[in-house]
Amino acid sequence: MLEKIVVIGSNGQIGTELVTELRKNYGDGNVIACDIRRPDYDIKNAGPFEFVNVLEKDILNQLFRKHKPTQVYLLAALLSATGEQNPKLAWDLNMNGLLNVLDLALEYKTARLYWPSSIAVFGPNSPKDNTPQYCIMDPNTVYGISKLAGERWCEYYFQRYGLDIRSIRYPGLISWKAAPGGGTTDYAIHIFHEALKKGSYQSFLSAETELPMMYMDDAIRGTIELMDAPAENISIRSSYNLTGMSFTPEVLAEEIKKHIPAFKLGYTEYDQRQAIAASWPRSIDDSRAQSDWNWKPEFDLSKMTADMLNNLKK
Ligand code: AKB
Repeated sequence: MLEKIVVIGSNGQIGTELVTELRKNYGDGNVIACDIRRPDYDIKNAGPFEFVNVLEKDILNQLFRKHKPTQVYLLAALLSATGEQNPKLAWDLNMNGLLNVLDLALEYKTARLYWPSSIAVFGPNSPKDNTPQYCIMDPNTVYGISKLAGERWCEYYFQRYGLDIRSIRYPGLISWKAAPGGGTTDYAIHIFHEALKKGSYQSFLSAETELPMMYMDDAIRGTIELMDAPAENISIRSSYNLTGMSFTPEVLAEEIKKHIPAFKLGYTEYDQRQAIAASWPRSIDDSRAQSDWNWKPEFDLSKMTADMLNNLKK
C-alpha cells in the first residue's frame, strides 16, 4: 500500500529527526511535515510542508481531506517545564490537539496514528525504580496530567472505535540536531553544548537526581519499529514504557570528563524543575515493549556521550 504520512509538530526535537527518517523510508513526497512555524532545514531539499495549528480544526480538516494520510504522527505539545508556565495553554494544546486528531483520524480512516506520552505520567507515589507499566499514577504537572488523560483517550478510541493508535512513554530524549523543547530533562542536552563551548556547566537539577533517558537515534528507531509492528503484537493501547539508560548529572559529568578532562559541573540555585524531576521515576521497566515488539536500545551512556560530543564538535 502506498503510505501518505503526516507529521504534526514536525519542527520540534523529535519531529525534525523523525521526518528525515520517514522520508528516507517512504520517499520525500509521501511525508508531509506540518508545524505552526516554517522549518529551519533547507527547504530546497525538503519534502512537502504545511502550516498547521492543531487547535484550528478547519485547517486540520483541510489537511486530512487533501492528503488522506495513512499514518499520522501527532507531536505538537507543550512539555513539562514550559507547561508549568502556562498550565491552561498546555492543557488546551495537549488535550484538544489530541481530540481533534483522534476524530479526524476516525473520519478519514487513517490506518495508524502515533501519539507520544512521557514518563511524566508517573508521580510522587509511583514506584521510583524499575517503574512498571501498570502502577499508581498521580502526575502533578499539567503536562503529566494531560499525557495520562491522553493515554486514556487513546485506549478508549482503540477499544470503542478500533482506531489503531500506538504510543510510547518517552523518557528524556538526548539529541544534537534540534534544540530541546522546554522539558525537565533538557539539562542533559545543554550540558554537552556548554562542555564544548565553555568547559563547564551549571545544572538546574541536583547532583543525585537520577532520571530515565534515551538517545534520539534509539527513540526514532523505536517509534518506527512500534508503528511497523503487526497490530496483533500491540497489547498496550495506552502507551508503552520505554527506556535507554538512567543517570544523574554527576554521573553524566564523569562520562563527559573522559573526553574533556577539565570539564567542571556546578549547580544553580533551586529551580522549579527539581521538584518535577523528583516526582518522576529513576528507572523504567520496559519489558512489555521488549516482548511485544522486540525493543532493544543500542545506545548506553558511554556510546551516547561519545556520539553527542563527536557530532556537536563538527
Ligand atoms: C520533559 O522533560 O518534559 C520531557 C519528557 C520527559 O517528557 N523531556
